[in-house]
Amino acid sequence: MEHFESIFYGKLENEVKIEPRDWMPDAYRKTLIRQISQHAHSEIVGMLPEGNWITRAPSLKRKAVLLAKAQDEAGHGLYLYAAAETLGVTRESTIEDLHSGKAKYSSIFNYPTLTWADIGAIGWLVDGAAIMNQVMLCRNSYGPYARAMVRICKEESFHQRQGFESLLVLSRGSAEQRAMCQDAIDRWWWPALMMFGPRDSESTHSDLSMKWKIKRMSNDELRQRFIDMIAEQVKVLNMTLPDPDLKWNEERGHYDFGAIDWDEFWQVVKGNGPCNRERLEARRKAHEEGRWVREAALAHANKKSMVKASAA
Ligand code: BYC
Repeated sequence: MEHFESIFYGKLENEVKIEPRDWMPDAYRKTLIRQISQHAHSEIVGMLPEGNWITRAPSLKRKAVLLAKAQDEAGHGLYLYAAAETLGVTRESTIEDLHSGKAKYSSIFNYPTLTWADIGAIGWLVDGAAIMNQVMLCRNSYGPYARAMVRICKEESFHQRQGFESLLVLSRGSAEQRAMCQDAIDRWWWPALMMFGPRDSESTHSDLSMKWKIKRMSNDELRQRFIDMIAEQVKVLNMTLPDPDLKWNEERGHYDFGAIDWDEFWQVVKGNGPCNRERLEARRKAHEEGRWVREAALAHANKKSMVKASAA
């Protein structure tokens, strides 16, 4: 083993973070750029389904909470784009890959938000799934990514609680509100399970990502933990999960669950989900409309550095 390589693996072994200027295998760098940028895109695209309800939130309090949540997500996107930049890619090229359809983002954000209860279901189930995955990412081996995840997880935890509380209010409301709550849970449950990625046997990156301590738990392990947690929490809401096969298995010490529709998952990942086209169009339009702001900020920065240079 080369000298640099043995330093790299020694750090992994001893849980010492890999930092931007350290030597790292090319494939490690490539995997991190892929995962961190996909994650950043998910945060930014993830604002769109919720944005649909900001103007229609049912009260001032709910509107303020939803606005704060969407702003947190913009912030998460920015920390993550910055973490990706430490690996040698520019933010412009990363965003260009999103807009051209080359880069992926989480499948979950290609589903529509049809009622107000969807906002609660996103907080409880989508942010809940996100935290389950992201808590392990706080311990990932790449310093800038791990540190960004610590703050993101704190904010995600508030997002999940507000979602659950919002559904709790609906679940104690009128018959229509209860029906709306159950309908949102029914529609978001299976897509939320798909967020964890394909089964371990189909996961192309897991082996290397586990070896490099980018991932600390497998897709299936995290999905099972999430199901075990939600199967208990749903009882507090007095609602049900849309899976007739969901049943506690005493021997395994886990809930058994029904088959996930992997065809649907791959269709959504390939761009054929209910809202894929709409999401990308919204992102491209927002980027185009913000062009003058980027240009003005750049012109201002150039002017300031010229003034500074001439004063010197
Ligand atoms: N959707 O080998 P695998 C949020 C792709 S945002 C689409 O297991 P890996 C929030 C995968 O990319 C939450 N594609 O991959 C924001 C790979 O394709 P490529 C986002 C998926 O990377 C706003 C192929 O399938 N969280 O919290 O080892 C509002 C094979 O998969 C998906 C993150 O991004 C999917 N669901 O494991 C509310 C966390 N799953 O790249 C909430 C960071 C898999 O070879 N990411 N694919 O073309 C990760 O932890 C990992 O990337 C994953 C997948 C566990 C997601």
